[in-house]
Amino acid sequence: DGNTRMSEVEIEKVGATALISIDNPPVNAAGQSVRQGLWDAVDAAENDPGVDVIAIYAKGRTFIAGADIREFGKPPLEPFLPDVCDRIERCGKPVVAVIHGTPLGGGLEVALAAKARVALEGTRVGLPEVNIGVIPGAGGTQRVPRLTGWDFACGMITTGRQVPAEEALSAGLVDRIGEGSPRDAALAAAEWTRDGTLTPRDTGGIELDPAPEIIDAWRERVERKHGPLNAPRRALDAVEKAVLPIGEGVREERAIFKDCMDDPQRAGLIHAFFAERAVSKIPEAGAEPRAVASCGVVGGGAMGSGIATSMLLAGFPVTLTERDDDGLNRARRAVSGNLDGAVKRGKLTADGRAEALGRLTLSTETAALADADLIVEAAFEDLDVKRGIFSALDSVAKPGAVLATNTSYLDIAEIAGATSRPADVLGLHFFAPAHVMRLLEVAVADATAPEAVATGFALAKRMGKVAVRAGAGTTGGFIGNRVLSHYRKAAEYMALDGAAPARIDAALEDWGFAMGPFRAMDLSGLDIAWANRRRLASTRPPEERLVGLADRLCANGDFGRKTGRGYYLHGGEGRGPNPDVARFLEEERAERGIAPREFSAGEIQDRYLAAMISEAARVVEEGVALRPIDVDAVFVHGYGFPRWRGGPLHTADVVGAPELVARIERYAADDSHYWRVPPLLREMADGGGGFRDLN
Ligand code: 3H9
Repeated sequence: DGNTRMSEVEIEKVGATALISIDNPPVNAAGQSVRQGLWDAVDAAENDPGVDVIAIYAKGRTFIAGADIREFGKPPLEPFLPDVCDRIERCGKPVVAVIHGTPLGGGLEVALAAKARVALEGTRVGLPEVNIGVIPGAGGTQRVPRLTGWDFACGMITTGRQVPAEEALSAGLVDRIGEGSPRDAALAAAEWTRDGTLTPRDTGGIELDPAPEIIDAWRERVERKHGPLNAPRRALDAVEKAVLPIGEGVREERAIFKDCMDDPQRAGLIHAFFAERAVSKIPEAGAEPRAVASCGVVGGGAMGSGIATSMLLAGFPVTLTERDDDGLNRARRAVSGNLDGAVKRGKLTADGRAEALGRLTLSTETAALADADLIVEAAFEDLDVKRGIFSALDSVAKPGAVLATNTSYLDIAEIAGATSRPADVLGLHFFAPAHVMRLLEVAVADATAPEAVATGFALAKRMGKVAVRAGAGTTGGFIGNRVLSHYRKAAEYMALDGAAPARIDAALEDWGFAMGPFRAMDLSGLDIAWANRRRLASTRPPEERLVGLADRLCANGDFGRKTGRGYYLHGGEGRGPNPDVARFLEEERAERGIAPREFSAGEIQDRYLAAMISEAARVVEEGVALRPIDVDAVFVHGYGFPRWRGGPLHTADVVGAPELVARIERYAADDSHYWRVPPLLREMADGGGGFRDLN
């Protein structure tokens, strides 16, 4: 409405300077009222005979961080951002932009339409549109190459990376670095415009020589790096138009932007964007996290070393304990190897690596953990072992220390029961490799204190991870592994019924999964699941269909990559499918009288997803996950689910509940124990609506 509209953009006159300020917390997104406000303010300042220079800046933590993503997918509202930018560029008086924080996307585009730009120190500019499935749609693809040249522009726009102020200055995106508050810098910028320190010019008026060879080189890179993603490719189609007069180029850009808007990848990527933020909205959000100045880790295997690495990278001093010196030596090698990897990936400098290693203390004494504020146990996955460790921690840890277990299946309450302080105990379930994977499941037992939960989330934030709250359900596996153990069976059933594991993997990788299930099992090792199966054999319902393939491989000593053989061969004998697999499957089919049949890639994908969605729905139904969007975040960040498809339950909404129910009922004709329609999905199919309504 009219009242709120003007208050988001204000004009203040200081002498002959019109200061236009934007105030739309939290990130000054350019929603309809900001766009209208900018338009009106530029009009007013241009028409005011007492004004000779116009300076735009923003209040709060950042200059405009982009278009308002919440408006995407709804009917667009005038004035459109490209028109606002055009209005700024055509203003008869010099308009300068003072930027701070993260002027991203449409925010940077507004600044590029000004006649000059001043960035405060610490500013990071960028065009991250490709990350949410669109391209810059307000002149970014046309004005950036005019200022920086083709190569820099292609890199910035296809990767969406943030460019620090100094680099933006040398690349020509900004003209000067300013100081003080955004308002002070805006006043200074107006003075510089008058005294000639800043030279106003029309970005749109700059002419570029075509350089198709540079664009083609980027096309190849994009094809290699971003495979199925459409937006980076489409962004180059737009950049190429920067040889046209600005008005025509912006029109071409707008058409491509609209195509991207209608692409389902856009909806999936924006869902993933909001999922990352939604997961921190937990019942414990109001609780005060406990202060964590130092961390401890029990166990220096691959998992414990990865967790310790992650803590070191977040800046904590870390004490790691192991049973003996051999264990400690292995842990030290693993952590320094991990840090080497971080240096190679450009996440850490050589000095940073040395400094991080300097913060690592190794000990064989549990007492060394007495000062740690938060301790993660990452020992062998066995209840008695873990209870023993927690009882020992109970006697040395300081009061109020958060005691976490990295268990993937065990009951948190039973582990906590070994201590006198179950309120301080929770699950922090990391994903291998722990210093790389972004997911952290925070598993909460009934007795866990809200402050301990809040501390887990605060730790994740410092480590740059996406924390998802999991209620400690009784069936085990929290969110991710619970769903995984279910849909993995669907893959095994298809293998038994006629689809070769390598073919199943290929079909799922084509769909977008980072890795098919058999390749993934080879990577993580078949032995642990084998031990689990034997442990749980007596609890298995008699109606459950069994696939003996994995047992046969394990009985053969083939545990996957670690032994060189699993579903595939790894090294020595070559790299294709393990020939034993086909033989084992034939033997098993013969024993059980199964006639193998054909599976199309589409059927493989449909069955796998229906299985995943079914169990995911149950996890939501039972309250193990707070919302469907939490499950989606788990799969995108921990299980190689393609980000551009949003997650399993976003996919469920795309496919539609009625269709999913029909599929599951069809599959149930063969196996009614495994294929059951979750009541929640049935309700959606009958009553309309989808998982989106529960987010
Ligand atoms: C674009 O510009 C298209 C144009 O080229 C063409 C148009 C025609 N809209 O991340 P945070 C919310 S595409 C709406 O926790 P931080 C966010 O959901 C856009 N809301 O803070 C959260 O809400 P809540 C290009 C947005 O400090 C709150 O703000 N721009 C938007 O860690 C705080 O966010 C981008 O893609 C938005 N654009 O990080 C930038 N952005 O509190 C996307 C944020 O209710 N944004 N919110 O959960 C970011 O990368 C980060 O949010 C940013 C701040 C770096 C800005």
